[in-house]
Amino acid sequence: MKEKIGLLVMAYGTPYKESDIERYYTDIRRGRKPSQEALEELTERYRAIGGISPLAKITIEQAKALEEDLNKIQDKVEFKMYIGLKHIEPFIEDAVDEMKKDGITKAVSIVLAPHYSTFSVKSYNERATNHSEKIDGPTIIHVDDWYKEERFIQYWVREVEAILEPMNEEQRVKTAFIFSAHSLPEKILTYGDPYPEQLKETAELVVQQSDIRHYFLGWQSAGNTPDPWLGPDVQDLTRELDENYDFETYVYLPLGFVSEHLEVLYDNDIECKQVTDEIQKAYVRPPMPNTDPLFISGLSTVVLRKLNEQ
Ligand code: FEC
Repeated sequence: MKEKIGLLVMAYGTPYKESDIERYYTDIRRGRKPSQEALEELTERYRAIGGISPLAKITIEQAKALEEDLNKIQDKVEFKMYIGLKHIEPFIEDAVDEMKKDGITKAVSIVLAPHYSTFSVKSYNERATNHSEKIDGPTIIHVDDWYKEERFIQYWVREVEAILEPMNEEQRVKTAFIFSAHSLPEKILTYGDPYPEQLKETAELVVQQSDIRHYFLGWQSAGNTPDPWLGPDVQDLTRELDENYDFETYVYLPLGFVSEHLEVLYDNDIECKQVTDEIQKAYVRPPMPNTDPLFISGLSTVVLRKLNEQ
């Protein structure tokens, strides 16, 4: 019989229905309830994208597609997938409990976010390991980052080329590509966090393989706290570029994310589009990777490589 390996797929999580928003937001705020005003503001953002986010459904589809692909491309081991979320059930700890219950002794984990940061991937991994140690659960091998994975880059190159394909030379020269990831508090820089450098590297790899003429790095979706966050914010950046250059089209590539969800559907498609509408320039945002086979196959490569390293 083939050895059964746990495939722990970790992701951010999203409210399943409107009445979940308060407890979800409280969890993001590490147990502090949001004010009524902040709660209403977040609820309005979800309503603006259709009531709830498609993230819950996409995360399940991504995890299933990854499990299926991994079991198709090799036959040495059998992967059994478990979803563990950061801010709503099934929590990371629930997934580890399930693996233990199913008799899994070894697992590989991957976070559905390409770049490593102490705020994001490190905390997912620590929660999984700490809980597993507490319950004498499986040994979990973590994929820390996968921002340079060839097929992940190829996914974005393909999307960029599809945007450029119908453009003539002049239109290409007048198109600005804005690469972004979720902003984080600027204090991460004091711990030498690799997050900003990794975003830069991903962007550079996409640029090297495509006919992008002008590109810029920005940050998006910063939290509403008094401490400074990584900038420039993508909306401010767009305005600043418009003041200084003659671009006709702004293409947003939120490559710190892998799904269509609130931060993309609202922060890019509504907020950034408001800016491009104001300055009367074209707004473009290609589809997110979701379950695209090229992207999923990139994730499979990363998981297998990690397992084979052991
Ligand atoms: O579609 C959805 O419903 C959920 C989308 C969602 C994703 C996501 C990814 C990341 N976040 C990261 C960092 C922070 C930090 C704070 C923070 C706050 C929020 C709030 C919502 C939210 N995030 Fe998120 N994030 C998503 C949703 N995030 C809602 C609360 C309201 C707001 O501030 O907008 C600030 C927390 C604090 O108050 O201290 C920091 C990072 C990622 C990308 C990596 C990952 O997926 O883990 C980093 C998706």
